[in-house]
Amino acid sequence: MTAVPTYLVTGGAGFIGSNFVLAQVARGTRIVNLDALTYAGNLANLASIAADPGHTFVHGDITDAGLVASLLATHQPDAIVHFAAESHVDRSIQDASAFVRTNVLGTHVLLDAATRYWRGLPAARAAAFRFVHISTDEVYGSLGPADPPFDASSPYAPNSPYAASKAASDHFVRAYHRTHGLPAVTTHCSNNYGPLQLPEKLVPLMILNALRRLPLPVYGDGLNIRDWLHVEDHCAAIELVTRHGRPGAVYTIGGGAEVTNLDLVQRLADLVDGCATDDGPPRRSLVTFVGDRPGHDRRYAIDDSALRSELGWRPRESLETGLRSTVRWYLDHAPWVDTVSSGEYRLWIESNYAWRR
Ligand code: NAD
Ligand code: TDX
Repeated sequence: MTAVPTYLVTGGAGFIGSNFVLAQVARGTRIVNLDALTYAGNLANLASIAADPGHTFVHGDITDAGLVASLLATHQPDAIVHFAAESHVDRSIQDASAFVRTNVLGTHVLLDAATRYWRGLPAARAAAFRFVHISTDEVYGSLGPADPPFDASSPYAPNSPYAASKAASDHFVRAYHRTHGLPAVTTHCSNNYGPLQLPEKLVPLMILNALRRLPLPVYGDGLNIRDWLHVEDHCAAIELVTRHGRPGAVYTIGGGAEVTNLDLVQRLADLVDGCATDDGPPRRSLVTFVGDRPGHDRRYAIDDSALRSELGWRPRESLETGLRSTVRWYLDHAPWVDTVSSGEYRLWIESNYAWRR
């Protein structure tokens, strides 16, 4: 890798991508950020680096093969870090077409362009080049209460259209490594939370509803288990994998923090109570059980021992410290919350919750 590396990041205006871009620009990495600015992409996430010469934002689509090839030729990146995706399970249940287009076709376009570009690099740069594919634990399906956590050898069993599209993209990444030798690395991470997450996902939705004393809509019986990881710990893992991951390797990344949705929502309600100054009953009384997600996976858990032993990664946040700082962040960033809570967002909330009542 060159002394000041350049990464082509896809989806760097979304939740995890923008956290990654902000951290990388702060440490001097040059970032070329390709994002289509769908409903999930938000330039406000990148406002603090809008004038930074280390960050080049390109408004474009990963399915545009000509654009991707020209960005690679112009910027000569040391790695591609691929976040861009349709990422919301509930949206994939309403309509999966965009998931197939971006997650499957888009990943294939990137792999094709990356392979051509990588083949033309001088030997030392080609050896250091990485295509880092950000996948998810959801491709492994659902665990029973006593099952061991997922690791890189877990069999694929995607249950949602979202998970199926991510699984398909993973298979293309694997095939491009095996067939063409592309030095690709795949990561499977558990649920992220933290700053800059669109409030249609569980954690920010519950924080903002609690703040406004709106119902806290828990799907089904609320006993589904997720393993929560702070987004900055995830981004630190991706940095390690980009620099030091073995070509062809698969890494699972988790927070070691399994909790039921109900427990998590109650903790968030209590944290908002602790910060808000208004009078009223405890916000956990706002919990409202609503219609379940079809095909709802019961439990995810991750064994991240390979990442810890091979690359020395450790999460810095516990669930307790991470949730506390995350609640504070949403309370302190009202203008950002207003930007992402209008228009399309309102339509989504209506279409996702109306039928569940
Ligand atoms: P997000 O939905 O917040 O952001 C996705 C970004 O991709 C947006 O900025 C969007 O504009 C962009 N995008 C979508 N389609 C595009 C296209 N065709 N071309 C270019 N850009 C496009 O997603 P996220 O939560 O930040 O997730 C990022 C990645 O991490 C995804 O691949 C997701 O599957 C994976 N992941 C997410 C989590 C999580 O908890 N959020 C956990 C594990 C893995
Ligand atoms: O209103 C809600 N009520 C509720 O009970 C919402 C939005 C969610 N839930 C439940 C469903 C899940 O069990 O909370 C859990 C978390 O839901 P999401 O925030 O939608 O995340 P999830 O479906 O687990 O997927 C997330 O983690 C894995 C990301 O969105 C994916 O992109 C990632 O791959």
